[in-house]
Amino acid sequence: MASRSALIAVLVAVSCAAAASATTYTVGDTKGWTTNVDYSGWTSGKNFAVGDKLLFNFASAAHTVAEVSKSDYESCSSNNAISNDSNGPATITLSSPGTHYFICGVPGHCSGGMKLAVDVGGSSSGGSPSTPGTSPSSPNGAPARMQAAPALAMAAGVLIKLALF
Ligand SMILES: [Cu+2]
Repeated sequence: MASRSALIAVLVAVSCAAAASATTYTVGDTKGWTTNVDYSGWTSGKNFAVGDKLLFNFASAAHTVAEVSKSDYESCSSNNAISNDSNGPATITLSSPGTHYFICGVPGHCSGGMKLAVDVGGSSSGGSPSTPGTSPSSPNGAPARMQAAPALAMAAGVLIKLALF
């Protein structure tokens, strides 16, 4: 039965996609990556995980986004940047746990507040010992994400049974 195996293939693909789901966050939401935005306020309440992406929305000539060390974040130096994007919009994947620091390299912008620190938790399995400075934010995001996969697998199982009869 071609239709049955096609259905099963679709269900398997959907389950896999759900398990590997990553969130893309638009930094600053509708304000984007610019001056006069409270980015520490923007991060509060969000649970960033490894694999999630940050979308920095900015016009290429107006701003840059550099990932820097903690000390360079504090001193607003992009001279030793880990990465540096001057073409916007720029998407950066949070590929490792810990705190990631981003600043704008245009003179005066970082010191004016155009800087972003993001606490990234471990992978969605969630067991990694995290940094001492863990965020006291809401516990709502991660557990919901972890429960999604088994529920989907169960639903897929039921549908496969239905398809077989
Ligand atoms: Cu800027």
